[in-house]
Amino acid sequence: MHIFDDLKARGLIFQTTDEVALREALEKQVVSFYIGFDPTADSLHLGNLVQILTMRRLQLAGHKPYALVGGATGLIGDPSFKDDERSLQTKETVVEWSGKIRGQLARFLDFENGANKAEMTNNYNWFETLTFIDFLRDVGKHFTINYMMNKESVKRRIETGISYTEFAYQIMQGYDFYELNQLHGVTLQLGGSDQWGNMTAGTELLRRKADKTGHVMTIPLITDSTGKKFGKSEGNAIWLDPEKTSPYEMYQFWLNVGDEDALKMLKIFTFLSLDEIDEIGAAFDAARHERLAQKILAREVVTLVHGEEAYKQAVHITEVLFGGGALKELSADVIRVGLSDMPSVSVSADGDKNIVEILVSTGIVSSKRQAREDVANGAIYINGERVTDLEYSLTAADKIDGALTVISRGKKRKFILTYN
Ligand code: 545
Repeated sequence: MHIFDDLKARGLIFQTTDEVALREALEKQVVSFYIGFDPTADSLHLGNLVQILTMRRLQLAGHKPYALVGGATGLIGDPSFKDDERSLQTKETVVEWSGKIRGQLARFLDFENGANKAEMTNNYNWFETLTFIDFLRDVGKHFTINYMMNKESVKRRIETGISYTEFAYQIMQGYDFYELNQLHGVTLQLGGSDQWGNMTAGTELLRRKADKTGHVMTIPLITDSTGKKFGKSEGNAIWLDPEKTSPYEMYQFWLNVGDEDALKMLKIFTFLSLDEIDEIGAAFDAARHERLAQKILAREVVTLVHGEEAYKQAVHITEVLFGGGALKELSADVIRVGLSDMPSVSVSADGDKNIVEILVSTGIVSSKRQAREDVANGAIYINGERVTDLEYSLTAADKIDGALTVISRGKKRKFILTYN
């Protein structure tokens, strides 16, 4: 299947400047293309992953990717779809974050092999030496105020206010496209649909300054079946940095994708062919409770982002936490994250720790009689191991990393005991 049709069938094309011409270019020649990432945080997240994977799809189809880190634009601040002026980060911070983002991008593209190997670039390289006078004379002169004010990113800020700094952002991004075209023959820019205005500022400049036609293709911002922005868990972004979102958490995020969204996300976030996804869809529909689509999604994406080992580890943690295993082999941190949905009760670090007493005083069980019965019946587990002795007392040995103990009643109901 042709790359353009594949992207379309996966739901990855939102808008293009000239679909027919772009399709033809992608069919007939190696197209050099780019996407920019501003260092506005110390990590990329799932929203950015969509774009990175789309770059990879185009590279796999033979086209040449340029991943641009916005070392200069990150110092200015993109007003697109932001209601308020951004606060400026220090230059040191922007340099540090640029390095981190560069490192993350490197994982997803092939920077080694073939004429279409990926290249990394940073717009600080050209903005560093471009003087204000030259910028105004050679770039600013090609944009009218009317044109710039017509951009969605500016229009929505007219009432609330926009600084001259952020107002100028679009022509910086426009200049990048021009510069990459001059330096490397880049003719296509990709980005999320929020980037349309900034990207077309680039094709505008290319036309005016070099009399050349550039292409722009936007990728939809991914939403779930309820129309909500996809890629967040309880309001928090799912980061690609494993220190910020552990592979286990990311794995759980994918396992919990709704049935209505699972197949759509397989198309967007995995490299399984559309035929394979259709087959998965048929099996999935025949037995939805088995969550086949979610399991494959979780396997594919976690392996892609964090590697095979991290994926296996995430599966293992899940089995230990929910399949009944010795919890002691996990760390307190992993348990806290893994069982964050379960109630947590705090008990005094000293004092009586008899199992029956604890069950009642923490409210896990409502009466002493019930507690005794549960223990005797084998329904109570300490750190995943069954306790049937009514005289059992919790000791330091039951504190995982000296910090917590997991008490379960039956297989499903778990309580985290912490010590104060
Ligand atoms: C800068 C200079 C260029 C071309 C593009 C840019 C960046 C662009 C922008 N893009 C967003 C971004 O997010 C921060 C990522 C790091 C934490 O702001 N002006 O940098 C996002 N982008 C990917 C997609 C996006 C966009 O990186 O385009 O739509 C998100 O999905 O918001 O010459």
